[in-house]
Amino acid sequence: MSGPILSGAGDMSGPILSRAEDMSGPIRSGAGDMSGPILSGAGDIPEFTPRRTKGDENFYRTWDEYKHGFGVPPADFWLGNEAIHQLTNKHVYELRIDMRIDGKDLFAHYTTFKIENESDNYRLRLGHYSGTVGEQSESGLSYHKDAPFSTYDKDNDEVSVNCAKFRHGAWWYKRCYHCNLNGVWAVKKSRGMKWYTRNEWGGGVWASATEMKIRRI
Ligand SMILES: [Ca+2]
Repeated sequence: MSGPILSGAGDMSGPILSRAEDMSGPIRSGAGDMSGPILSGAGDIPEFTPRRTKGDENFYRTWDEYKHGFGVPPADFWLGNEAIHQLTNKHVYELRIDMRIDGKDLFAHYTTFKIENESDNYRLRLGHYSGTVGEQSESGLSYHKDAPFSTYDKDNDEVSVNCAKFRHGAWWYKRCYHCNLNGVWAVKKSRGMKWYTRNEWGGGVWASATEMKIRRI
């Protein structure tokens, strides 16, 4: 997992933090900028073709597994919180999350992205949102700004329940989430890969595929 994943330069075909799911169609050519659709840019890192057709990688994992990463590209994977921390603290990165929602390719872009070190529980630092998926200031991933990461065996959230267990994922949970992209594959329930576009509980949409891509700026 060391070489290509950590080569931060280039377009958004660069480091991908997590999974591409249910991607049986052809890979589209990358425009090389942030506006490309999901799966844009196999481009300069072809071994990074983010694709998943089986949906068989398990994302309900422990703190240590999220720390070190799991899965092997081009299958679903999580890069590893330690590697993400090292990478995003060395330089400044922006983040783009591509999602397939009801057959549409939508995205959320954040001007900056980094996570703190393990002693700070890989706390999320995030810039400003723009994109097509829809997000108000306290919804989507922005809701999770400055929150520590939680797994089912390390509860750092803000409520008495164990959010990671309750929502069957691992994330920067607060009370618990406005997005849950490491939730259960292909389930349109609160444990699924859900994204709230508005600052209110209830509603929300489900992603059938996600990619988190970072680019050095
Ligand atoms: Ca808790």
